[in-house]
Amino acid sequence: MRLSSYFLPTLKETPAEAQITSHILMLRAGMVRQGAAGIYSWLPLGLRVLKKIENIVREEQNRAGAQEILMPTIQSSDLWQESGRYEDYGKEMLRIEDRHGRAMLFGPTNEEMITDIFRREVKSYRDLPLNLYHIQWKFRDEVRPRFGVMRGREFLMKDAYSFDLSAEDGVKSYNAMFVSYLRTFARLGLKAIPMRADTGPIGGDLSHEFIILANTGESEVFYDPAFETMDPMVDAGTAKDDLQPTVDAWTAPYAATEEMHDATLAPDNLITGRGIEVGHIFFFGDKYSAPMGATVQGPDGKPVAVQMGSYGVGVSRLVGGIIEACHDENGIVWPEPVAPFKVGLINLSAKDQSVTDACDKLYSDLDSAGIEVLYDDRNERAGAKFANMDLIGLPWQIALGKRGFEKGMVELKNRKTGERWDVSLDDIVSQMKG
Ligand code: P5A
Repeated sequence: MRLSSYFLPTLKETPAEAQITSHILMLRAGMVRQGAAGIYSWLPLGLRVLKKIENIVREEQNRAGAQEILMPTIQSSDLWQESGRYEDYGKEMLRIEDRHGRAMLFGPTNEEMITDIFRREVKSYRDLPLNLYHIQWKFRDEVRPRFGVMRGREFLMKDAYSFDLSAEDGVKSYNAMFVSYLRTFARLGLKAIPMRADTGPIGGDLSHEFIILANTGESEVFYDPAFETMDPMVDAGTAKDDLQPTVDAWTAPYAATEEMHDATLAPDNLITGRGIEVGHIFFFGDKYSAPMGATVQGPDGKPVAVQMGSYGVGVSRLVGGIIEACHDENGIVWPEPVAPFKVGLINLSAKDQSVTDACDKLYSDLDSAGIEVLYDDRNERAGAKFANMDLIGLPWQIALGKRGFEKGMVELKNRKTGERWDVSLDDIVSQMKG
């Protein structure tokens, strides 16, 4: 992509409406723009990151055996009457009336809708276990939408729903998602700590939130200092096979959200900190299947209400969450798996035809090698170009100017470490491929 024709409206100044770093940087880097409170448009650079996150989440859901579907954003209120949540959900639910006067709503979550799909189509225990997920926009009329996409009213969620015959199998499905979440967040370049959590309006009594530590996070959290150095994916990878619905058999060091914190269980050197909830999983048995009649025929021929769990990832929140965890004083520092482009190519001498020809060729060679590159081909000062690349945070910067060109060299910079190397023009494409 050539920057001269790319829609990237960056801002030099800190926008007045933003209070936290990720929101400031998302606006400054031209990733999103607000439409109404808590409702955002995603511009090209932001959308690329959102899609990368979405794809990693999708790959890990598929790997765990969940199957992708797509449910609508608009739901009929009838199902919510059946589950008993229509009144409970209160003002957070955006209620809509269609032209026939039917009560509709913009889905804040999909437990009811998936239970309805299940009860119509699945009749036998032989069709279990089943796990279905979608990645779809949700709407919650939050009292205080804030911090940009972190607490939006419209936001993108991955939500999966598991169906099993017995509670024991249901907990196995829960554990499979638990481990899959550890993998997902590790692949996103994040350290997300699983914490015992409250279940709120979703229900059930087994629940974990996945939290990334950040001073600007909205959740107050309590955790063992061991988490500061451990990698939950590596150090706790196999501990979950014996998680039970009622007992916390997650054998890793202590970690709990504010609602679940129990000082008598916590270690003496407990740390109180703040974090961002990027995922939340629930096991709630027959809370929806019983009132909605989602039963299957069991091995003895009798109907059994299925045991369910639901599993959420805040896909759009993750964009802000990753920036909170990955930035410096000059801008964003994308982890490579979610970076909008891998490389930023800077032409330092755009007025010089021979340098420009060399940059154009390098751009096309990188592109042909399958490397995602954003090419700053504009006629701008070198300082402004470097500052802009630092702001948008691509992992690698390649700068080519007149002096380097005469020696057949480019300057390669690692955005994260700030290290710079001179690399031969002949070698740079193969080096970037590695
Ligand atoms: C689990 C999947 C649920 O809704 N039902 C389906 C369950 N859980 S949850 O915790 O309420 O939400 C799941 C994740 O969505 C993100 N999230 C938000 N992101 C941005 N803005 C919001 N207002 C918002 N509310 C929830 C969080 O990452 C949460 O873990």
